[in-house]
Amino acid sequence: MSQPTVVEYAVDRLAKLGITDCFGIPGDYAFPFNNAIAAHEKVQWLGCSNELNASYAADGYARIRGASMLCTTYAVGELSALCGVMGAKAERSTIFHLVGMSSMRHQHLHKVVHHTLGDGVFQNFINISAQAACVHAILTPDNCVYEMERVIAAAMANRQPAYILVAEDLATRPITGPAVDPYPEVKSDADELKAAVDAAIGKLEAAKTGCILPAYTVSRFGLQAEVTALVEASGLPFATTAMDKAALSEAHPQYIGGYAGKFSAPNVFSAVEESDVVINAGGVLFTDISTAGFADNIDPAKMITIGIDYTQVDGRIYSNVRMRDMFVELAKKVKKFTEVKLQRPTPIKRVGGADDLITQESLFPLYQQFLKPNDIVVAETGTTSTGAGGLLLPEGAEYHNQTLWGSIGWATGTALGTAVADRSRRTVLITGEGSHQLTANEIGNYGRHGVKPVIFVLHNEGYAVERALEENPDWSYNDLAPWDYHTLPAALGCKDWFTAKVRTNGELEAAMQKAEEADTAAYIEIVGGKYDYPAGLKLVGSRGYEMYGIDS
Ligand SMILES: Cc1ncc(C[n+]2csc(CCOP(=O)(O)OP(=O)(O)O)c2C)c(N)n1
Ligand SMILES: [Mg+2]
Repeated sequence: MSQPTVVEYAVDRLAKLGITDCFGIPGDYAFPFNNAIAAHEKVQWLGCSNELNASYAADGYARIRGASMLCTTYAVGELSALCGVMGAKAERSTIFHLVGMSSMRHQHLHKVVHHTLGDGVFQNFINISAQAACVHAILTPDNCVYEMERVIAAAMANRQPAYILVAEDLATRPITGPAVDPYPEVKSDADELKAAVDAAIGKLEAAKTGCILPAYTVSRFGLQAEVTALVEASGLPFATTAMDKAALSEAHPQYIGGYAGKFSAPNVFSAVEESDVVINAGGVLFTDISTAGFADNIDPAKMITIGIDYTQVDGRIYSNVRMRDMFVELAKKVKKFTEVKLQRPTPIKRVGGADDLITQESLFPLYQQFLKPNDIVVAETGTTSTGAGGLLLPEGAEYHNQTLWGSIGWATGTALGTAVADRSRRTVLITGEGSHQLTANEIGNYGRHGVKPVIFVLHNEGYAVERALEENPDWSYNDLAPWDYHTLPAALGCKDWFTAKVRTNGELEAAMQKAEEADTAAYIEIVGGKYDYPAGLKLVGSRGYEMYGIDS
């Protein structure tokens, strides 16, 4: 059999990770990659409306499947994808970003070609894209085999993007380098691991009460079973910050609710801040947004921090310790805590009558009632992510938000990726209309690629979250063009979708019922109040520093 070409090899190697779809936009420099993907028997080319949307879709796909493929063309394509790929780096989502560039012949001759600055320089953009990845490689026929192993190992160990570039003339040459074995998974240092486990167990033995904070990384690294085993072996309650929401199933009897420092429910506050020991399972990031403006105050001395590749106990760092090994070892050795209280969170209560206009207070209980086990909820930054923090999700339901990177438009692109990644589960996209305007053209591709999400778009005449954070809610920059949102699916080619525009609680409930029964995707435009903000909103964001007198 003849040797595969560089691009054929690279695509096939990524397909072996279980990636069966590639999001992107073609371009002449990337044709070799485009062709290798379209021709691969196990990989589908999923065209998107622009590269930013494609990068968000790839993020969503990777959050469900563990890794994804994104393909863009030199400079113009890859730079358009940058915000999404950088967001994936921030939030740990493993995107393999494949880019085609001008031929080495042109590069050696410093030809002035399209998608460049006209300076004959070809390196201008490579370092920019590489910054959005944790590892990158420029493939050649000779290095392709081992470089693919190197980038895969690094990307999977960090769950961050990899940037893979190839010149168009080398892309279609047969590989020449020797075969190499896949790199083994990164292992813990045995001595450090033992010392870290002993220290953590010593601390747990001395404690009477405790709590576990599972991090977003538990979901990104697919370690839900390992951490659930630790939760169950210890008998400890667990809580999550906004960024970590639903890292483990919220239907678990030991889940006690969301943690936001002093704004947490009293039982959660007490379990996290007043118990003897806290297991930070996966490296929770105590960000401004996820702590309601740094309202958290956990004594570092009682924290056992299990990061991706290190553990910290009593100020001492145990390095080169993988978190999976820590979870497994602690689950085997931890004592059963008997003096802890397990008080489940109460689901948010319905308010408002059927004929009343929809408000922030009436909206979220209706979402909660609508959600089913195993749903994948993709929630946008804005009033949505603030209010959605209070949802109590059913068994196995996942929740995805870009809490750290916070780039609006993300959710509309990402939900395409989650829906494609698992067509057996329902993706529920919840977004504000301002965010939706950034990436709404992707709706056409939801229809084209045959996925059936349920989409809720809150139409509240502007950037409500920003109005809420400003002293003057009427700055003109928070206004928007008044789109007729519920007509978008039909205009974008999704003629058979169920669509509705609702103003009252009763209308929303009826539309939800129809969406549930429909055999198609659904798109529901919810008319909300221009100055109606969720209660928790005033607690977050940059203004929070002033409110609490905390110096930033
Ligand atoms: C790419 C990007 N641009 C701007 C912002 C600033 N920003 C944060 S939230 C927001 C408004 C969101 O409005 P909308 O989606 O309508 O949600 P609402 O709060 O009205 O429900 C803006 C502009 C951002 N986070 N990301
Ligand atoms: Mg809005």
